[in-house]
Amino acid sequence: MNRTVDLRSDTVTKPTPAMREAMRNAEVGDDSYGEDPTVNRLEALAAEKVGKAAAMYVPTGTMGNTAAILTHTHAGDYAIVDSECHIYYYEHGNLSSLAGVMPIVLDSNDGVPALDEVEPYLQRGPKFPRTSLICLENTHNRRGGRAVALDRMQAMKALAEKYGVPVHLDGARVFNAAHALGVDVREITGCVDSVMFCLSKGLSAPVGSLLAGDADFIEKARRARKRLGGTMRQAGVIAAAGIVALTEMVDRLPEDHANAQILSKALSQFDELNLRREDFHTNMVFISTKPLGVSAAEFASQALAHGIKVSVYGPTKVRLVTNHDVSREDALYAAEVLVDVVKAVRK
Ligand code: TLP
Repeated sequence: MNRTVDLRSDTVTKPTPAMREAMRNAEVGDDSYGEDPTVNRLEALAAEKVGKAAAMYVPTGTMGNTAAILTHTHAGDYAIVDSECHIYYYEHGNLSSLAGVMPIVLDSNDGVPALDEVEPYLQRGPKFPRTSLICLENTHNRRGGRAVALDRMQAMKALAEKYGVPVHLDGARVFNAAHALGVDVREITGCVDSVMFCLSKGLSAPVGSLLAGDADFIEKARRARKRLGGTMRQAGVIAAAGIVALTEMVDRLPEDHANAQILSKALSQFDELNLRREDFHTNMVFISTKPLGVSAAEFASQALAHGIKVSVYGPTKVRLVTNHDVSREDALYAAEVLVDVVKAVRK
C-alpha cells in the first residue's frame, strides 16, 4: 500500500485549483506604494472578516506576531505570555531579541493565565517595568488545538482594559476556534486589540498571514513590517490565493474537525493512552507515547513505515493535524494504521 497521509500540520496543504487560477490572473502593483490592488482587496476583506478597522498582509504568522509586539511595546517592558504559546515556545525569542521585551511566562490549563497571577504585573508603579502587552492564542496549538472559551478571553480583556493594557491574539487558527465555539469570529476578535491569523494553515493558501487592529495600530505596524524585511512588492500574486482562502475555505474547516474526531475516537479505545476526546476541539489530536513505552520518534517512524506522517512534538508527544488535503477516507485509513501501530509498539 503506497498511500501517504500527511498529518504533520495543516501548513502542508497545497493551494487549491481556484487559488492557482486566481494567482495566475492577479492584478498586481508595488505594495510598498500601497499600489497592489489584490493586496489592498485582501487587507480590506480580512479587516472586515475579523471586525477590525484595518489589516496588514505579512509573509508569515511569526512576522505578524512580531510586528504586533514591536508596535504595542517598548524595549524594557514586560509582556504576559502563556508558557505553551507559540510566541514564547517557537518564535525564537523575537519578543526579547527584536522588541527588547521581557516575557512574564505564566502557566495555565487553557492558554489563559489566571487573572490573579496577571493582575499584579498590571498594577505595578513606575519603579517597575511596565507591562505593555498580554498575548493570547486561540486555537491554542500546544494545548491540544483547544478552542479557548469566549468568557475566558472576555475576562482577560476586562482586566487588561482596567489597566489600559492591550491584548494581542495569536489567532493563527482563529477560524477553527470560531467553528468549534459556534460563534462569529468577530466575537473572538472583539476580545482583543490586535489579531494575527494565518491563511497558510487550514485555509490552504500557499503563503501569508494578516495582522488586524485599529487604523492607527496598523499604520504603525507597517513600519515594524518594514523593519522586519516583510514589505513586499507585487505580492498580489500570493494575496490572490489568500482571497480565495478567506472566501472559500473558512466554511469547510468543520470537515477537518470531524476527521480529527475519527482519529481521536479510534485511539480512545486504548485506556493507557488516556485520550479524552472532549479535549480535542478542532483539527489536532495529541498522543502521549509514554504509556506505550516508546519515544515519539519511534512511534512516528513506525507510522511513517505505513505512510502516515505525524509530528514529533516532544520526547513522548505526537501531534496529528487534519487538513484540507486529508479526506475522510484518508482519516479512516490513518486511524486504522495508527491503531495497528499502537498495538505493535506497546510493551
Ligand atoms: N505553527 C506551526 C509550527 O511552527 C509549530 C505548526 O505546524 O503548527 N501561531 C501559531 C499558533 C502557530 O501554530 C504557528 C505555526 C504560527 C503562529 C507561526 O506561523 P508561521 O509558520 O506562518 O510563521
